[in-house]
Amino acid sequence: MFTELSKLSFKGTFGREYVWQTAKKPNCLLAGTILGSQVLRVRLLRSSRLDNTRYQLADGGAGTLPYHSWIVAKGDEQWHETGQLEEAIVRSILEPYLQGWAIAPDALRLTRPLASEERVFGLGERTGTMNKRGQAFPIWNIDPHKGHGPRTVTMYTSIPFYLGLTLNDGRAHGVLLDHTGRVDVDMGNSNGSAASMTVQGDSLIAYFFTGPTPADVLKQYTELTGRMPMPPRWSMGHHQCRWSYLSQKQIHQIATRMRERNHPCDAIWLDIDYTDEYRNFTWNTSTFPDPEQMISELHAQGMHLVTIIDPGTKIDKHYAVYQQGIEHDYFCRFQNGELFTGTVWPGACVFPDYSQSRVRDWWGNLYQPLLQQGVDAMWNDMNEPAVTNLLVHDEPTAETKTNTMSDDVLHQAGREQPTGIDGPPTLHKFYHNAYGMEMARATYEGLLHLRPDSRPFVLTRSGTAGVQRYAALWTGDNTSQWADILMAMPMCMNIGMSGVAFVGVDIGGFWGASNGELLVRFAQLGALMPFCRNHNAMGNPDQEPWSFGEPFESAYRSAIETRYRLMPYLYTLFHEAASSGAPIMRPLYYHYPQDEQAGGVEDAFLVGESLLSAPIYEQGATSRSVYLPAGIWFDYWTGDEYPGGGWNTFTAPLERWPLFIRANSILPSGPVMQFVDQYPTEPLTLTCHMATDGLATYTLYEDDGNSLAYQQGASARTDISCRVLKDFVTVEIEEHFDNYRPSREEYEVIVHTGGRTLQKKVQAGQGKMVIRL
Ligand code: MIG
Repeated sequence: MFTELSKLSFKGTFGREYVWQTAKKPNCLLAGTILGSQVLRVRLLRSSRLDNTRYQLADGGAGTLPYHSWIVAKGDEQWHETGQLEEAIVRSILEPYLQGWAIAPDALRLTRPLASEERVFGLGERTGTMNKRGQAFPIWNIDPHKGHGPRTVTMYTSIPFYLGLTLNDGRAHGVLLDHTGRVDVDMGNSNGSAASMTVQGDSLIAYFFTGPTPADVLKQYTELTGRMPMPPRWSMGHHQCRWSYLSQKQIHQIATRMRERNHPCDAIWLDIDYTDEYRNFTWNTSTFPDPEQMISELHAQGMHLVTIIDPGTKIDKHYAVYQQGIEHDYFCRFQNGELFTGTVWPGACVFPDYSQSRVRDWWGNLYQPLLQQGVDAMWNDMNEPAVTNLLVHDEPTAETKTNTMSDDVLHQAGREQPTGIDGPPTLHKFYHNAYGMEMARATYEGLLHLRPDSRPFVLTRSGTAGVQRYAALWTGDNTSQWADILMAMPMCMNIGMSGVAFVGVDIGGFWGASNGELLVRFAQLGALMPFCRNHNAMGNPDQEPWSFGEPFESAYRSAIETRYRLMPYLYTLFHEAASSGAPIMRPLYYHYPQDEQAGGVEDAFLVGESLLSAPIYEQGATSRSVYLPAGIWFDYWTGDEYPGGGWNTFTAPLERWPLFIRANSILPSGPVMQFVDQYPTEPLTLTCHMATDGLATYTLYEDDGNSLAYQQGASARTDISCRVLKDFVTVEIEEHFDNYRPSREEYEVIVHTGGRTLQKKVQAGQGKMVIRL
């Protein structure tokens, strides 16, 4: 039923787009353009005219590029014109991307070849193996059944982007569909040598990223879809959450216990039960009589408070948020004008239409009272959106028969001002995957507006391509079981490879009962994941760090202390993600793209370029085998050296897990703190792990950790290099503190090389220092 577009003839240019048609299907066309030197776009339109209509809109609707793209952050006008290039050259660059487009009466499909050696990564939040080759699945956000696992077909966040990597030559490329409706992906499942992506509707828009390294692809992809702005430093600390801490008193107890028992912690989280019967932006005043007092006590302890907000708005004519939304027509409606209603925690609810900027502005401002009371950041949940009383899908698999807004609900993005085109609305079926992201956007923009001098921090459950611009992501309701430690790794690495660097899982597991050993191993996984939060469902035994006594409590503490020591390294990685789109938690192939063994590793990850973490994920295990890529690796705990390029078994008593440092790397670290901004990082330790004859270079990034001044350049860079010569070692430190001056007295330089440890303290602030050890 699909007809492939072939025998294309070039029709000419329209603006920056080059247009082709075929006699076979005169009522459709292909338009391609080059954006920058490594990003290309081709779109297939079911239309005989290139008039920018029918772009992800309800059938027959009008819109223009890129205005109606929720995914793309950088519009056509922001890329250089292609005018410099000769027409024939542009055409020859685009031609390879004109193959594989097909059309059916109600669907459009793009098919790309898969090379025999090609593996497929990215594709957002998915369970199962890291390499998606051979699999077929829908891109459609849902709140999956309790206990998601390897067979769950789709999750809360889906991202229609894949990275193809041919391991024999290490070359990577990427493909993004700019589509927020359902995409049926087939990565070599029905045809082993082809990847296809199918959508409904009248337009199919694909972006191609030419690489050639995985890092290049991520850079190109995030140039188009946007990057994570720097989050506040405290959000990189350890967080404690529970569904639910039920009272002000309990919050006080948890925070005080953290401090008394020396568990580093930067934030406590309030789940839905802090509200007045699940009404957003309200408090249960009998259990939380004085939120301001509670929050100021937390702040005095160096803690932050995060509160949850869901989209479902209780239908209650005495509830101000409902009243305002009705008065201004902010809630989603069906085509016939009826309000869409669905059941969530508060009972019958209506749902804000976040596709409209006026609705996002309203919602963003609703956070004001919470912020005034001192709440520091927001957590958006249930934003797929999850609706518990509706079954709207008749898919053959149980998992997709899930509850969300109906396909024929409308999103009135056409009312957008000031860019507003008075266009018709978009059907939910074409908008669905953007709903959660647009809620997070409303929250992010609201926080930024209300507190313009602080970096917003938002955590979201649902999102799609581009969500990194607004929020960090956690992977929802995992289970307190060993398999979920393993499952977290490929899932979060693929999320990172889909542009979302700030990601984590519920430490300890959400559903079910945890136990001491499992909790510790979960904490060792989470200690070096970008987002580090312990969270647990209602009705389960407690799983705070102290819940299972010794030796578990000490082992948990020590894992988190490792994170806090490495905070200068992590912070620099967050900045790298913000400036180039690089993931923080990286699959081994990211730095070893030609290494076939590394390409298959799913149970270990790199943290930046220098650390390799291999968590324990089997009950009772006190050792595991780890693949170390080529080169020399140092055991983080013992300093022992191991040659890479193979598998080895390493011991892991409860209080440790296999963790390695790449030779010829410089790792910045500081003392343990109880919260990230407790003291200045003093001394700043620079540990150089060196091979004989080795050379290492590193640039440490620092800024004030909370304001937006870094965007105007208020940051410090410290270039460090270490060189191992025949008879001595030199370390050079060059400070660039003109725009921001970190408070620092001293560097502690430690060099490990050839079985020896050399050490020296140097006074900071001298500009450029050459140290001989
Ligand atoms: O239906 O707010 O994933 O983290 O604790 C459950 C209660 C709703 C799901 C989230 C979870 C949160 C819980 N929420």
